[in-house]
Amino acid sequence: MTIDVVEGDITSLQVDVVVNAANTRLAGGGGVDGAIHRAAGSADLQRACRAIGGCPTGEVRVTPAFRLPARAIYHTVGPVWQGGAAGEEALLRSCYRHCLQQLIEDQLQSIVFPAISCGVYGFPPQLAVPVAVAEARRALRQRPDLGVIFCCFDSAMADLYRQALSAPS
Ligand code: AR6
Repeated sequence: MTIDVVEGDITSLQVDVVVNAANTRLAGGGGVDGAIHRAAGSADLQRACRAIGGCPTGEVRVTPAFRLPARAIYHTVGPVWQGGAAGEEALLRSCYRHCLQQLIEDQLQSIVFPAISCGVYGFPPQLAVPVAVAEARRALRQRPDLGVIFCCFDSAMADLYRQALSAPS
């Protein structure tokens, strides 16, 4: 089972799939979404996103990776944190689950996730990280050949992932 934690910019990683923390309109934005659009080529990626139309929270939509060193971008939409009683955890779990199912369906192997919903959308990282790790472990039990990377923008976030990964599953 391979689950790795890396610190840095998600757009620089060579993997099959880069996951984008998008919005329901797939309209581009700030944070990791903005970085992915810039690095992939904004015009191409916007055109591909517009053709898809949108993505409900908790689901995934696929575009080419264009100029990213990857085969595809999986756009998923995390929940906006509203205090925790609005189904946020289940929706976040659904993001990870749908992306990992899509990876298997597409017969690809390696995937890098940002900390979905942990920026502008306000999901507390200490609650989000165990969900991400549990879903990665679940997928790897089913398909031990997969490679899952969690890409963190800062070392505090990376530490949370390392802690969660050192705890028994
Ligand atoms: N590489 C890796 N991680 C990054 C990068 C990067 N280049 N840039 C930011 N992060 P956010 P969300 C981290 O806000 O909370 C957008 O406008 C960041 O530090 O990008 O799901 C969309 O269009 C944080 O830990 O995503 C939506 O409207 C994590 O990525 C909305 O923001 C996620 O932060 C989605 O908000």
